Amino acid sequence: MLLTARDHEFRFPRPALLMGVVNVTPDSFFDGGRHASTEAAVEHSLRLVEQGADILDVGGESTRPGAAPVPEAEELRRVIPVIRSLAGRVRVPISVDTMKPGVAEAALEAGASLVNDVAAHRGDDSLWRAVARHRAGYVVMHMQGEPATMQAAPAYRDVVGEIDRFFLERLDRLGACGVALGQVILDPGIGFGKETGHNLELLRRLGAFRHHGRPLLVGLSRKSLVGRVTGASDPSQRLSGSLAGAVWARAQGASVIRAHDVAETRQALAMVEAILGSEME
Ligand code: PT1
Repeated sequence: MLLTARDHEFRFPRPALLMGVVNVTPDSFFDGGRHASTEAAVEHSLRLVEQGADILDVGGESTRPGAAPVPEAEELRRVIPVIRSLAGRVRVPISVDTMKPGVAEAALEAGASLVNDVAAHRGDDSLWRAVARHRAGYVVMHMQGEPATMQAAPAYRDVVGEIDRFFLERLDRLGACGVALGQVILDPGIGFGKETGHNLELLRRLGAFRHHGRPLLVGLSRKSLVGRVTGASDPSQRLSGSLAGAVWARAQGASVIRAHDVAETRQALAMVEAILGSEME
């Protein structure tokens, strides 16, 4: 299995890719405001690369439950200078965490190699056509509803089946827009319009999504799921639970782990990789 993102190529099975979170936001749930300036975000990114990040995921709009939408001009102002600066300084691929076609396109122009689209595209096809044109990587993430209201009353008859069909539908439409299968990563969207039971079932049955033959991404770092399970109401107290979740996800076949705590997650994943050997993808 191959993943291509512009001039980057990853061949699986291989150790899981660690995607480090770079929030250029004042209001992210864990580190909001800590890296809100371009300089702070770039410094933080360079530290994540030193700690072993394989991908940097730069975002300018919080998608935590209840987060308010950010106007496009403001999102551009936050992320584009960071991406432009990083593109000249790091060898790892840069991902842009955005739902907006205009931001995705500007980020690709500025040197990003992947688009991490938590809305998995709901408007016209312009975002997908930009991904196709740049041969960029693309994360299809599942979300029920939208961040402002997604946790109001999430409901599924069969959470794994519904998300599996969602992946098939998006893969089909992506192909029609010229995005090759080899560019796509699938993500069940932990915490995006899901109750605790839904999130736990998705993690328990993650292997059910492997038949698509695409890398699976899991992001649960410091999310409220970890708080619910462990009783840690403050995100700053959720590191150990987040590491346990990352280890589980990797062992069930996740190929990309999205995390805030790169050094710690790198060490936890090193144990799983050693135990698995190179048998898994
Ligand atoms: C994710 C992800 C993301 N998560 C991808 N991109 C966030 N591909 C942002 C909570 O319940 O999992 N995959 N980009 C962060 N979003 C959330 C969601 C943050 C839920 C917090 C919660 O606490």
